Formats: sequence, C-alpha cells, structure tokens
Amino acid sequence: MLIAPGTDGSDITWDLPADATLVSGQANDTLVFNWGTGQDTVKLHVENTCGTWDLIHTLRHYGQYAYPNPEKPHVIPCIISADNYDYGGEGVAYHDVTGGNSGPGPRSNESVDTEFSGTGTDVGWIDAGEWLEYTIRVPVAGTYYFSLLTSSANENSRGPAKIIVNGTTKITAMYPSMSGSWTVFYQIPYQSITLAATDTLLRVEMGSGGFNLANISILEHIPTSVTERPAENLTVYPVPVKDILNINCPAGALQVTVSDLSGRVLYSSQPKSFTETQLEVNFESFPAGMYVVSLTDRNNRTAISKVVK
Ligand SMILES: [Ca+2]
Ligand SMILES: [Ca+2]
Repeated sequence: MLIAPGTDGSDITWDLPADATLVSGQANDTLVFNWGTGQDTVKLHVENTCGTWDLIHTLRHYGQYAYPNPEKPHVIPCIISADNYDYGGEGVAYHDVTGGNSGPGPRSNESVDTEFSGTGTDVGWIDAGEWLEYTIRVPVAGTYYFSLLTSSANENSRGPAKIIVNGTTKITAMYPSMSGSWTVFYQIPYQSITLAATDTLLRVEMGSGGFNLANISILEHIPTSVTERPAENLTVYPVPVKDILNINCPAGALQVTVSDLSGRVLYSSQPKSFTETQLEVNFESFPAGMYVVSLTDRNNRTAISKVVK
C-alpha cells in the first residue's frame, strides 16, 4: 500500500500487486511501477472533504481473453456477435490481412474490419485466410446446432468458413448466403456440432472472403423461425430422358448428384462455379427407371427433382 498525501489535503492510497515495485510518482499524478509476475488488480482510493472515490482495475499480462469481459467466456448455448472476438490482437485472437479497421464499426483500434449494419454490427471486408477466435465455455457437453448469419452482394463468393474448436475441425465448410445485398442477412443452414466440457476456444476460419459475418449461433435446437435463403429453382428436361438430361439453375449451382430410389448415388459432379447455370448429366448408361436429381445451390441448400428414364 502506498499513501501519497495530496497538496489539497486529500489522502490518496494505491494498492499495488504484492510483487510490484514503485519507480516514481508516489506524490505525483502519475504513478510508475514495475509490474510483478502475477495477474492482479490496481486499486486507487482517494479521500478528502468531498467524499471518497475508488477505482479498481485489473491488469493482465498480454494474452487471449474473452471479450467484452475477460472473466466471462461465451457460455454455450449462445449467439455470439462476430465483433466480440477475443482480446489478444493480431495473430493471437484473430488474423486480418489488412492493418487497421477498414470499417466504421466497433473496436476501431483493432485490425478486424467491422461496421454497423442496421441495428447490429458485422465483420466485413473478409479476405481469404482470415480468422476470428472466441473463448467459450461448455457447461453441458453434447450436440449443438451451429450456424452463421451472413450477407453478401457478391454472387461469386463461396466462403466457405471452416469451424474449428480447440484445434479440431468440427465443420469443414459453411457456405455463406449470397443475399444479393451487404445489408440483408440470411442464416446459413444449421449443422450439428459436438462439444466437450473441455472445449474452450472457437475459431471461424475464412476459406475466401466476399461476405459479411454478423453473428455465430451455437444452439441446443434449430430455431423454428429462421430466415434462410430458399433453395434455387431447379428445372430439368427432357422428361422422360433418353440420354442427356439438361439441368437449369438460374442463379448458379454448386453440385449435382443423381441417385436411384434406394439412395444409391450413380453420378456426382465436381463442385461447380456458381456462375454455371446450365448443367448436363448423361443418363445413357443408366437402366430404365426412376431417378432423383439433387442440386446443391450457392447456399448449400438442396433442390430435388424426380426424373424418369
Ligand atoms: Ca483490417
Ligand atoms: Ca479483413
């Protein structure tokens, strides 16, 4: 404890960590001391004829902590605002390829690019290879449902985002919704994720950019009212088909599969560019019968059509 009598008769009391040592400033406005090895608090108590005033501030060694309260990880289940990535800075709590915040959003002194969007906030200006981390706590281990709320005016962006927990990839690809606008957000279809009580760190890693990320949902159940972008229209012709089946997906397709009624996959295309709107599948080698054509669209949603040969 350091007591520094003020010139106006105030009593000023500093409580420093046990192994801190005073350098200068005991009787001045600025107190300089060598920090010890522990994580501790600094307390300032001022007392004079006007009353008393106390300030308690926790100082930490450089490291990664939950934001906004280092003492409170995000408790699962919850929805985490994307801009509430951890304290710790570049290379520790996040990786952003551009220095400084490109947006006018919160945490302007960090390099993650944030903005205000309607009543909320989002992380924008996302580039390939960027990642964000969130300190979490899982009181009850088990299966949860994971989704991201995204927007994009970029018709060719595919993300996808990879979800990693404590260094283990839990979801390999979440394709952001191409909402046609940077300010219209859609929920990516939920995927199940298994979390253990020992899981403490969630990472969202960007395969490529071109989308905005508003929040991250980790829920016990899939909400009944979710605004997902509907699956794209799927038109197939001719039906019945003899050899070449034409598939029309006006807004672009990711993948096409053909299976028989027992679920056996007979054909699966390589992942397509979203700019492909017209696809063909050759049915020549398939026996006569009924088939299911399944098209995965840009939002990782599936449209199905039955085809007779
Ligand atoms: Ca940046
Ligand atoms: Ca960025």
